[in-house]
Amino acid sequence: MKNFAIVLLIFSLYFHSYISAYHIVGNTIYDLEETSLSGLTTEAIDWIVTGGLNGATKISSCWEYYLLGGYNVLTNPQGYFTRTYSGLPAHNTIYFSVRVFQIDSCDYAENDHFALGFDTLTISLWSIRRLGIWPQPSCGGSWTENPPFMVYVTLPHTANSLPFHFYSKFNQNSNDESVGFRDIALTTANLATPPTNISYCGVTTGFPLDDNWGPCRTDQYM
Ligand SMILES: [Ca+2]
Ligand SMILES: [Ca+2]
Repeated sequence: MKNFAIVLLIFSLYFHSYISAYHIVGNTIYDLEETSLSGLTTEAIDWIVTGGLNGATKISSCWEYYLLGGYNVLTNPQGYFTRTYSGLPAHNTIYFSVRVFQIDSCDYAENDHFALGFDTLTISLWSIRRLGIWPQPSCGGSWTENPPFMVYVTLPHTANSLPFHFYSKFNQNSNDESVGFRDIALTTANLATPPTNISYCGVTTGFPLDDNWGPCRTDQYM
């Protein structure tokens, strides 16, 4: 009986850690939103790494956040993170947002950028034009950084699961140039007139990014 109780305890601890990998409020999934290292580490369990890690962890820190990826985490070139959100309620539209961190000396001339993947669709974002006037070194190596920014996506979608990919598209090591992310929110909706194409745009949290960063001006929202 004692052994059974121990097995039950282990199972419940495992199950608890599994279900706490993200949380759901209404029709919204919140993922990678924990602010502590231990909390984010638990949330990162379900994220699969392709391309390898430089060290033992998927997590780094930047601008006083812990994040998935970032400085010296992925083995470049072209490592990426994947997870699948399953069990989604019936819907025809997904609103998706993620906070992105650009770190160190990304090279516009080398087409350094990051990309998001939804199902089999990949959207490339922000070929990063380094102008030499970035505000300050805030994480990673001595190269300077722009502040983290949000990316917002509206996606026509009906399946009950969504494979998601976050790609870093860099040609040099991730201790030289990298990208990380956190604070994913995924909301399912049923619209009378659902979108027919994916749309996306980024907004900053106070610092105007160079317009060359993306297809949307900083004062544009979706
Ligand atoms: Ca590069
Ligand atoms: Ca830096």
